[in-house]
Amino acid sequence: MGKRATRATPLKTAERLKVGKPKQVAAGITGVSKSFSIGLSEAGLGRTWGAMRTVNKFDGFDCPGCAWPDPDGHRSGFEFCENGAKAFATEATKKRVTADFFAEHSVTSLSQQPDMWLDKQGRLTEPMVLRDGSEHYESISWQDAFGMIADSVNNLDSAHEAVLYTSGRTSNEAAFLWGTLARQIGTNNLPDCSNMCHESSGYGLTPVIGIGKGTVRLSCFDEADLILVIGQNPGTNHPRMLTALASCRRNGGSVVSINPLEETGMRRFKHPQEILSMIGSGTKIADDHFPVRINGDAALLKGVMKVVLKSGKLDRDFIDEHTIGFEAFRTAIEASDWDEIIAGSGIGRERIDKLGKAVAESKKLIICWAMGLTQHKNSVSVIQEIANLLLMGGHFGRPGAGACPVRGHSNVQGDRTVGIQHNPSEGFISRLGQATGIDSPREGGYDSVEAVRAMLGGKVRLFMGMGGNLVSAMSDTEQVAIGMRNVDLSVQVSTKMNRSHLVTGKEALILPCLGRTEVDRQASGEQFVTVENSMGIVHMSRGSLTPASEQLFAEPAIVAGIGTACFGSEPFDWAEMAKNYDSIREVIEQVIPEFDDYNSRVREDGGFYLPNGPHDGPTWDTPSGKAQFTVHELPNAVAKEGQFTMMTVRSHDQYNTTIYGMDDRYRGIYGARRVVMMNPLDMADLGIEAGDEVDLTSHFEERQIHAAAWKVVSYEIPRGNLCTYFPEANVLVPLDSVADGSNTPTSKSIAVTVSMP
Ligand SMILES: Nc1nc2c(c(=O)[nH]1)N[C@H]1C(S)=C(S)[C@@H](COP(=O)(O)OP(=O)(O)OC[C@H]3O[C@@H](n4cnc5c(=O)[nH]c(N)nc54)[C@H](O)[C@@H]3O)O[C@H]1N2
Ligand SMILES: Nc1nc2c(c(=O)[nH]1)N[C@H]1C(S)=C(S)[C@@H](COP(=O)(O)OP(=O)(O)OC[C@H]3O[C@@H](n4cnc5c(=O)[nH]c(N)nc54)[C@H](O)[C@@H]3O)O[C@H]1N2
Ligand SMILES: [Mo]
Repeated sequence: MGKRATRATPLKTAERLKVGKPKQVAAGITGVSKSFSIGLSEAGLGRTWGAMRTVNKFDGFDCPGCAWPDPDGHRSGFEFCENGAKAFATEATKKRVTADFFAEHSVTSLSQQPDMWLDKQGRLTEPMVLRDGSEHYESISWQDAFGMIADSVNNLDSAHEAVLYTSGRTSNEAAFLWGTLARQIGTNNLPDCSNMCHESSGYGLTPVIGIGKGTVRLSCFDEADLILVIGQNPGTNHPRMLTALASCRRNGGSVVSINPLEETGMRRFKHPQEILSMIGSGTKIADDHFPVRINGDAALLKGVMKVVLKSGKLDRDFIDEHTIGFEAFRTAIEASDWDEIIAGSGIGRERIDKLGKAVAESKKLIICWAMGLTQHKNSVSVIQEIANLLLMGGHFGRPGAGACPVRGHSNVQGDRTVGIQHNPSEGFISRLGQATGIDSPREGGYDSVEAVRAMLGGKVRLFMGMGGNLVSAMSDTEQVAIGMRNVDLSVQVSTKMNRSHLVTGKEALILPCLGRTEVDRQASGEQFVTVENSMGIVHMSRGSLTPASEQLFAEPAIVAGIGTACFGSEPFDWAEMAKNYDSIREVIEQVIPEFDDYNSRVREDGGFYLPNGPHDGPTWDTPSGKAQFTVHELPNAVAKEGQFTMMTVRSHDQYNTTIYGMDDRYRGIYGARRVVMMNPLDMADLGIEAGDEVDLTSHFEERQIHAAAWKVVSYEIPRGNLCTYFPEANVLVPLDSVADGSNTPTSKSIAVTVSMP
């Protein structure tokens, strides 16, 4: 049998680009009716109605769409949004991928298909194996699959040849077991999607405020007098957040958007659950919009801080009592140069003055951000500038104020809390050892970028993914594919088919699992799992739908099965863990003190808040015991003369690498995803017309990567900036182009040249 010729990207397909006007209003009736129609078309009436009644209810399942929290007390009819409904519908679909499907389609032929097609084939139904040299997956029993993994683990020359990846939909219970499995194998090689996501936020905030998470609660949005939304597109990616922003405005607060694009959700919003606002033109969301250049935020924030300093409206008592480093910070800000600030941000002096004055006046300021800030070379320092700005006004430890990194995957924050850490703390490792008897390694492991480098260097022999789709989600797709093919065995625990099942190690396993929406029955009866949302609330999630196939295993049961096959029951009784998830939570509680009384507290309606020093006190878990002001240089532009800075974003019709449809309705781009948004003046300079096909070449150090045939869309984007969709554009993001400190791929800052073919 020959070598497989699987593709890391699909064959070129005919796309029919149609461009309309960007939408002015987000969500509203289209949102709800669309939700139902999406659910109906994929899942059918019974499953749609049954599930939508319980989504985000105290006793229902946690919406797999995003990590935005639900109201603490009363929950209205439907706590979901259009895109949550899409996330639900892709999981609850009636379509099935069976052994017959894989007998019919070779992995090479499947890999030529677009990602959307792969997902639309339906739910994975039984464990499958791809043997060395074979073109087709075949059925395998669960026990044999676990046995293959155990053989692989036993054959490693070093434990560090194993890599265990985690995607952020994984529950606390499954993630805790997954991390424990890695440590019993003997490694901290636990890369996770967070490395590509909010790593810069955690890395930036921890040393300066003593916690790597947000410091606000949902109720803070009702009280804030000013909310800055920076580098985030909530209308598409966190639609329920619009309700909170609208509430701030209704109570007299202001909302300001800072983004190269004026995204639809930040213009106007119709709440699907408030009948009155569905009539008319909706609630205006942003009072002002600052079309900052890509990565111009550091400069803009500096300008704002200059204005605040000059106004003298600082919280001196707070600064004296709670912070260190203020004088050095003040000196540096005062010395910074207005011309550089204006050139770097692309925002004029008067406009910065206006924003600075609003911030200086604010008594309750919330700053929200997401991927627009975390995926640049200097992301860690930008996030520390946000902390600086909040510290100047004392916006911690008071209701209505604080930092709000808006998390992506519904449990990405929880996974970190329960030990998906490639650099775990000594405290965690020693308590894990005491609770489980496992002699856990201290040495740091690989993050996502390091894992790919190790694969490329032939240092990884076993790759296992708990959910996710590393091949498409990571930067530098072709390099990731080369690395993955070097691995002996790749294993994916998944609900749906994706590229990581096709671009694989020499041998591969698909271990199909239950989704969030489905009933999980184990030896002791029906189980629930727990998750932590973006505001540190840990709560339960219980599925209600009949599982897509009788052969599916729950994620905790899969990890327990692998653990048993590899290590038996000593010193840690893996099999016992799967029988009743209360036993997993009991171990978590011993390892992580904040989970004290876990099993009873999580059974209360709405769950419980994890402690949060800067919010609850404020107190600061830093070496000095105080919050730290920091000083940062302005970044160098990535684009040289003749180059553009490109960002890669999500369309309205996708969930990360899962593509639901071809339309980006809010931006008015239909029928095509291989597009590049460009300023009309830049187009004119290069003699390009809307609809032309151009080639893109990225530049990083000595390396150039070429990707052909992107259709140009004329778009309101700052000059010199380009925008493409992820995952298509990931081929252009060089593996070594990463954020300082956090090592996050710079998916929002890629130097690119545009050429006509
Ligand atoms: N429906 C849906 N929901 C999702 C997801 C999904 O794919 N689909 N993904 C989930 C995940 S994992 C995550 S992490 C979140 C992602 O949520 P977002 O961060 O909102 O996602 P992106 O599409 O990457 O959007 C980034 C935004 O930042 C802006 N931006 C880019 N560069 C800059 C910059 O330099 N400065 C500023 N100020 N703005 C910039 C872009 O114009 C865009 O509006 O959403 C989560 N929710
Ligand atoms: N260029 C560029 N690249 C990016 C980004 C960007 O903005 N630009 N964003 C980055 C970000 S923020 C993130 S978070 C990553 C996302 O990276 P990942 O989390 O790895 O990718 P996803 O596309 O969310 O994973 C989708 C797959 O998860 C599986 N899945 C879904 N639900 C479940 C479940 O309940 N259990 C299990 N076991 N599997 C399930 C399905 O098989 C599905 O195909 O991508 C990153 N990559
Ligand atoms: Mo993310």
